Amino acid sequence: MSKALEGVRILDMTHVQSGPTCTQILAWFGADVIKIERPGIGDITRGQLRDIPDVDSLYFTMLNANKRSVTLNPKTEAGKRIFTRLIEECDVMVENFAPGAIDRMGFPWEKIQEINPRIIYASVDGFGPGPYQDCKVYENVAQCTGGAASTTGQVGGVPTVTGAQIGDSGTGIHLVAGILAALYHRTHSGRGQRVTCAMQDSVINLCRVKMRDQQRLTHGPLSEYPQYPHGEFGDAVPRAGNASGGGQPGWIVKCKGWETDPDAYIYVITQARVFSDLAEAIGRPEWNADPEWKTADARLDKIDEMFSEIEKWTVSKDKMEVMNILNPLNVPCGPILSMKEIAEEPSLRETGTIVEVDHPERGKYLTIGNPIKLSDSAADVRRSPLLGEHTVEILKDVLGMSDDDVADAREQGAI
Ligand code: CAO
Repeated sequence: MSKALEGVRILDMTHVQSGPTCTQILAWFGADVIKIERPGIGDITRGQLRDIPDVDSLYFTMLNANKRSVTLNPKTEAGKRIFTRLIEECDVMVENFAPGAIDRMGFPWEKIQEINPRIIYASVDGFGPGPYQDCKVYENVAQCTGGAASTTGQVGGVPTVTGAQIGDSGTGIHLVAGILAALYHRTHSGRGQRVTCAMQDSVINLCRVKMRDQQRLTHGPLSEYPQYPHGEFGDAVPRAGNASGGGQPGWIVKCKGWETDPDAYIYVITQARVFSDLAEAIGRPEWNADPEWKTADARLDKIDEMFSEIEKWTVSKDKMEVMNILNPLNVPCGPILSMKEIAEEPSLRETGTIVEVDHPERGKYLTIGNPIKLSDSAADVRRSPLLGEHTVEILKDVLGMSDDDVADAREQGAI
């Protein structure tokens, strides 16, 4: 089976998480991703949060599958020549350095475009143009400035960041969409273009329902929020604990074992059209005849009471038992799965969402496979490359350099 992006070559100048997430997706789809790393050092994450001394960290290995690594310093004269040749040979260049870093290497967009008018040049920025455009940005800065932190957390509690890396990985995924659109555009325009994605903008896009609520708030209180009807609303969208972001009330309730197991909980959504079955299941059939309970509107001022009644039932069962009872009734619910449970889940291994790969230095490790499944395109996952593992191979095979040229570049500290 062929791969969707076979024949597309990526000049990957990314580091840390946001950029590598983008190029990892392109590599999963079969693009030839050539990761450029600083000689002797490489992507800083190779050495961060190491679990095994002197071995590439899981931080690095889990973000750089299916790529080839070249060490190159484009700040040296020989390095600039090699970098220029790589720009000529690649379809897409991706980077996520702090603003201006690639320009300071001597490669502003105008020059890149002059070298290869067909190249697509994609960047992750922290902020878009404006007062903060020169700031460095990491994950939680994006979550805080993109509206996620102010709208996440317990009612009355501090702003909270989420474990899902919506700033870094979320932006990388947005950047993939931009690159694929530009590649498609190139098929009829013949020209490459600049693609930029700011982390703040990506988080705002992912928080669009909260911007929806901000505008609704000007027309009255938000009836699905826990603050309704007894609490106070200010002039900005408040934190809503675990309340459902949609129009159907939902909450996390305890299950059997919660006293000792921090993940013995389940999320239950009281979708209106299956409420009567839910009421029967939890032993409150009388709700279905009671005008105070039987309609969604009537229940709105009793949401706390409703979930505490549901919890009286769930707390006597383990979370999978609750799932097995409620699912056949079409009641939307989801057990709180720990990372341990996810790592051990056989169905996720079977679909290739969780994959075990072998690494020459660390041995076997788990990584996340491509969550986007294509019916006619293979999606194998290969281990991350060692630092500079493919330098000689790429300089010779892709750029056509001779052994002497490679030795010369090495002598000058360019590779
Ligand atoms: N050879 C020689 N030098 C290299 C090199 C190579 N192969 N690759 C990178 N460098 C140099 C750059 O030229 C730059 O040097 P100068 O600043 O002197 O020009 C430097 O290494 C990298 O700079 P940086 O400012 O990007 O790195 P940092 O560790 O100080 O900051 C980060 C990291 C992430 C805050 C910053 O890159 C950033 O804001 N990026 C944009 C937003 C982003 O992607 N954030 C997500 C981070 S987590 O995914």
